[in-house]
Amino acid sequence: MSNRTTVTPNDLRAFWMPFTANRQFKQDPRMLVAAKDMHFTSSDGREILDGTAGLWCVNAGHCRPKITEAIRQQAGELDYAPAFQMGHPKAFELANRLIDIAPDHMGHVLFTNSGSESVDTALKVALAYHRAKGDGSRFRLIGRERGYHGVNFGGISVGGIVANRKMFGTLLTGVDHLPHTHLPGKNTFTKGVPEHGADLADELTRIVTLHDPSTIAAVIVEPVAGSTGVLIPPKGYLQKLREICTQHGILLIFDEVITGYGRLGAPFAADYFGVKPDIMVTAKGLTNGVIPMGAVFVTPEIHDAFMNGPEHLIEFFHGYTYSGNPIASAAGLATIETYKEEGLFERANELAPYWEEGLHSLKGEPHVIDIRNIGLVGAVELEPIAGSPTKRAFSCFLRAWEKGLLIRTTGDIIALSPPLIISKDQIDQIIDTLRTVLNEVD
Ligand code: PXG
Ligand code: PLP
Repeated sequence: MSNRTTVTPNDLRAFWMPFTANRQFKQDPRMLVAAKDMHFTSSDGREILDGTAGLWCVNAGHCRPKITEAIRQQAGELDYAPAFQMGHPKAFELANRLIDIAPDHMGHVLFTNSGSESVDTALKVALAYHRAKGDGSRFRLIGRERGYHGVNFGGISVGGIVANRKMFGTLLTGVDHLPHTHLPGKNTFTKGVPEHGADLADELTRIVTLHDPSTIAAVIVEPVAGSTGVLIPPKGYLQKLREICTQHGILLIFDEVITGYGRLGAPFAADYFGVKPDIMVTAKGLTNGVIPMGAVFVTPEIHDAFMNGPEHLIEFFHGYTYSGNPIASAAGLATIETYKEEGLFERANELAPYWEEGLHSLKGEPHVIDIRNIGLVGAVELEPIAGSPTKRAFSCFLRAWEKGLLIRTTGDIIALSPPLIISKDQIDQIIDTLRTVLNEVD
């Protein structure tokens, strides 16, 4: 066996980093070496305030003792159990706890290892559900422009972020897209849910009519579009989508990978908006980002449609080696307990008005053309530099990092989503640092 690992220096070439400007990063790396609660520690020993909960996932803050201990204990007790035709108690326990906190009409959970896998699982459940009911002509899937549903083939097919799609050929066939709901000019600088744009949901009627309703299996949307730069649904929009889907026997899938587990100050966006999807896609905050895991929630009606035929036969030909992995399940249970014990979803709801005021105080600072917020999510949209889109926001990201604040940028939009344990002082620190940065960048 080669002993190359003992002689290869720790250079940065081998790791082809995800969604990263690899060459820029490797010339001037930004390395995190530790984390606790609201802060990272950088490799040069600085404390970095986490304005993004990692990548929208560390909702309870970093290195929380209960979660760390649960993982440690589980790793020493039962490290792995085969996921197919075998079980272990913690996966069932976690599924039950998740159903406890989910909207009342949800009945069952399928486990995955990421948001992307959860999306593909949900799309496959939707297609197979109609087949199981003898309605196999429903093969079309409807997504939305600017939607992000992960990076697997199903997710990029229904997704609407051009850069994530254009390199990869024909994708899934039988997919159409709703228009996005961003209406600059009409909804600029809205606090919370914007007034204008519910009529964009009527586009679903147009698309459904074009293809004939009997061919449509499901509509998938993010209740609040995160990755594309925080697009908040216009008042009444999600309700309209629900009505149109119900009218035509189409399943409505909410992709709650970002909005789930308290981000909006409610357990799920379905709760926040009072809209009942048929399927809910989640990941990220399910395990506080600590161990990869996703969960797809379905109604009893969907589940029960599969539970027929001889009992020795597999009902749904789908699953992953690590579905309901014991260590991930233990992390999920400890995460849900932490959210409950510390009342973090309620805390997010209580902090939301303070967060909103802080963010909107940035109106009038240089380059700012829009500010959007909901729950503990925020976006500050910047005027792009003519001829160099994304450069201004990326400069803000680099400056904020130098000043000890982690933010996220997408295009020329700064996206913020701090852990739900954030204090008012730390909200002030985020806003003050951003104000300084906006006044410094070109
Ligand atoms: N659906 C939604 C709505 C998401 O936000 C995924 C699916 C995919 O999850 P995985 O676990 O496969 O990454 C996501 C993930 C960003 C950013 O830049 C957003 C995500 C991931 C990483 C970065 O805003 N969202
Ligand atoms: N590729 C091969 C060759 C495999 O054997 C498997 C699983 O057994 C997979 C891919 C899928 O891996 P996972 O179940 O971790 O998604």
